[in-house]
Amino acid sequence: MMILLGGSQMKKKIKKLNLSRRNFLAGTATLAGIAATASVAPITIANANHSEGKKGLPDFISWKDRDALIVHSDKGIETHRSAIGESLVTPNRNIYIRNNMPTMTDEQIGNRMDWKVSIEGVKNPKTFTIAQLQKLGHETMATILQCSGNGRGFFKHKPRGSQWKTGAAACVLWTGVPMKTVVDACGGINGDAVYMTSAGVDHVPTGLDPKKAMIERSVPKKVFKDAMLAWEMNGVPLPNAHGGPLRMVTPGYFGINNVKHLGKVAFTTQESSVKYMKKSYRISPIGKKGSQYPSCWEMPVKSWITRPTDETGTIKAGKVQIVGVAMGGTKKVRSVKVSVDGGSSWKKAKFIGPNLGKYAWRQFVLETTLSAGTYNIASLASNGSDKQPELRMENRRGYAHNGWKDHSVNITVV
Ligand SMILES: Nc1nc2c(c(=O)[nH]1)N[C@H]1C(S)=C(S)[C@@H](COP(=O)(O)O)O[C@H]1N2
Ligand SMILES: [Mo]
Repeated sequence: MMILLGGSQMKKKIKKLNLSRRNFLAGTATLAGIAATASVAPITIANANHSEGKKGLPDFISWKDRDALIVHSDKGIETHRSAIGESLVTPNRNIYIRNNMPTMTDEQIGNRMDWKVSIEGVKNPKTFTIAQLQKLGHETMATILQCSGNGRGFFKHKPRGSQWKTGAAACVLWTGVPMKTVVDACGGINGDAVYMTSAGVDHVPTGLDPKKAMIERSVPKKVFKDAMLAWEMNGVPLPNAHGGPLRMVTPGYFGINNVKHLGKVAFTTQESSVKYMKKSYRISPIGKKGSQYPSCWEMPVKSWITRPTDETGTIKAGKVQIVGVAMGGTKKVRSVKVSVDGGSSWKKAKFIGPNLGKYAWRQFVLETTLSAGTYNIASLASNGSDKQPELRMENRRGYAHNGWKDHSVNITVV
């Protein structure tokens, strides 16, 4: 295991990032970002009949709804824009898949109740089976699972990776034991810990260097307060494809930190040294890379329209319900505005459905009357302190896109 324990052997102080993510966002928005995107036309969705990615579903997710999904590869499967807002909680059969390593099989997993997770960097390190965790505590919470690269498909410099538009995201109800309860059962966190580091035990295909292939992610220690070790997803045992039988859930943090097939959680003084922590998932300017750049941690405020889109068929003139989803990131989403004229004018949308807490998204609706013509429909969410920028923040790998312009939809009303 590559985890560096929070014990006495690791006293070296962490070098603070001299560039906070916020500064980075602000910096690039004024430099490369605006210059490169000011003239970009709104996006048109080309897959009106869901014909994109005609490939079948890979075997390990043959139970999913093919019509709801766009298959980029057998490791990157996206939810159609119009298949996201069907209900507040995204049904498992519609939820996206992002695998860096292959999903573990039933044979590799064995008896689910006997699955083990070790907790380290605490006063009394312990290993728990799922059966033991289930005796420790029980909680359900809703969070957004969203890939760092969601929206990458809108970047013009064609960053490497799945060309996600809006569909590498879902609102999920997780059931499991709060990480805080687990920490308490281990006597508390070691005093010198700075990070919570989670390790997956995905079977690394032969020939790959474990240090390059292992999914191990460090997040700031404070994340443990809201985190969960989950064994159920939307009311069913956590499917293997989503990290069964046990997964780390890090509310408000990007997908990659929600480590699947969880085998170890350690409170550490240093960030993990594996490739997926040090090299990948760093938000760096185009042409630059390195671990000095911010990691994909906190998700920003974001929203998008789920209907109508040109995926949803002919739109007749008259009354139209414009529907979408909005998330606040690490804060509760406060308001959403909708524009039907490409951002020239905005109207306040209404939140609908239950409020499942600050880490869930809210559905919103704006009822309006549209006559025949073409429209560019956009949504703009705010969490009170931050609102969505108009333009994307240009960055090498196309991470963390929350610009409202690229996420708008063009529709034709007849
Ligand atoms: N063990 C493990 N955890 C992982 C991954 C993985 O490949 N292996 N992929 C990560 C990435 S990049 C994302 S976006 C989410 C995707 O979760 P999902 O496939 O359940 O939608 O899981 C994260 N956790
Ligand atoms: Mo991801």
